[in-house]
Amino acid sequence: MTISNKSALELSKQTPAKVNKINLALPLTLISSLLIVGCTTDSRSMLTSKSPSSTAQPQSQPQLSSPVAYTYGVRPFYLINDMDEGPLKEELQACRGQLPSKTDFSIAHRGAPLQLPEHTYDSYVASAQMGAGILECDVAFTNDGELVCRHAQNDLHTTTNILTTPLANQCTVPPILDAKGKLTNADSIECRTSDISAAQFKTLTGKMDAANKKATSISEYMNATAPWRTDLYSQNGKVLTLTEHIALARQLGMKHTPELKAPAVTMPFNGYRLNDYRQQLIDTYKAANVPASDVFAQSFNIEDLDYWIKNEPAYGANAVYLIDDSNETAKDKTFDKDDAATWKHSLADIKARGINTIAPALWLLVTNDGKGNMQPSEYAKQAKANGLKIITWSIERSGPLTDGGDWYYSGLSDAINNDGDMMNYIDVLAQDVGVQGIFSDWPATVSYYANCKGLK
Ligand SMILES: [Ca+2]
Ligand SMILES: [Ca+2]
Repeated sequence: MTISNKSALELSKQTPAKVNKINLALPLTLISSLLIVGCTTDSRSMLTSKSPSSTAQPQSQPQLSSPVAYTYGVRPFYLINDMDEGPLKEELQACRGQLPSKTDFSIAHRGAPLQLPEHTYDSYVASAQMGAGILECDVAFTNDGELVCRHAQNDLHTTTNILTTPLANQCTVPPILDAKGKLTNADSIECRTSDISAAQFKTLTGKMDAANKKATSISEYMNATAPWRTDLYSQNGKVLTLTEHIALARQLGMKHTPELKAPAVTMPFNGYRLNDYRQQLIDTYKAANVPASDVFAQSFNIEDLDYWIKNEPAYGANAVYLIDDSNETAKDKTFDKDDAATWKHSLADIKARGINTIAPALWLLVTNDGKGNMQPSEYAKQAKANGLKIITWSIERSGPLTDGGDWYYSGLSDAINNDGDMMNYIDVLAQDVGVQGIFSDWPATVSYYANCKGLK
């Protein structure tokens, strides 16, 4: 696949008409924001049937003057040193002099959120520097119909500083302080992108995704980053609209993987239908002249895939169906990666719908042979047998693995008991399952492996 070399700068030059549109849209945005104060979700004003990105002010995006300087940093070497002895460790050690480079096998999961706040400018740039070839934007919408990058429509309270700003009052469930100033509802605070306008969204600062749901103050609520992560790189926290994300990915020479996140509001939302949302995602890439071959649209909702396959076949052919036990468990069953009777759809049915690529969570693809060895699960075997391409998510999201890892390592505690085992997991996924890419929260780990093995 080729990457269009049209720069973001060129794109920003090409539409003088858009400037007028922005000016026209501003008063409406202000009216919209004024209407929100004190209103319930249902009565909120929302502009609909408008082209993507017409309301946000043009951003002064920092320009990268030179090509990305690729680096592995120290972490892959730390992990390899920690590996159990064996041929894979020797092979990866022998690559220690390799030059870092970009590979599409390494997919940036929300940027590089192991250490840099997810879906922020700095996190995206770091993921490019670590060799990720494809950049993710989880897509949500604002109350004026702009698409923005957030992991969920309702995570502003855990991923941004919104609670320290006046916008907290616009939240679906704002923080409540008692007469003494004590926070009384930490467990129920909820702030949605659809509570605010795009212009308001752009005033927020991204932070590491965390919240103390038992906190009795806002600062205690926000200061909850896991000890194995860090707040060291959270000082800027620049958040992006999807349009800005696309321009940045292009600047960084990366391909695109937007995920359409399920709305947290009832649809239609003030006239904005689910199909409008599905179409707007694709239209945003078309407006930016990104070829469909460089866009891997994802969703957990199989009907989103159905929509794209039917209405936008070029994008639909590349679309990725995300799978875990939450959306692919048969009724009244518990998902078992080795028992087809527990799966909602057969892999043959998924393929027959026109879906070409699936992205099951890591642990769905790998099973334990009972002797502490990892091998492809029945789910992985059937996906391959039905001609489905497979990518998977997400490495480097789990913290230290000495206790066998978390949900992402379900059923594999016999085989995983130190951080270096992560490389064996990647190896089984790449060589035995045959995945074509791995999402990670720290792309250097996957990039190092892929470059060492010659995976493009
Ligand atoms: Ca995602
Ligand atoms: Ca081990």
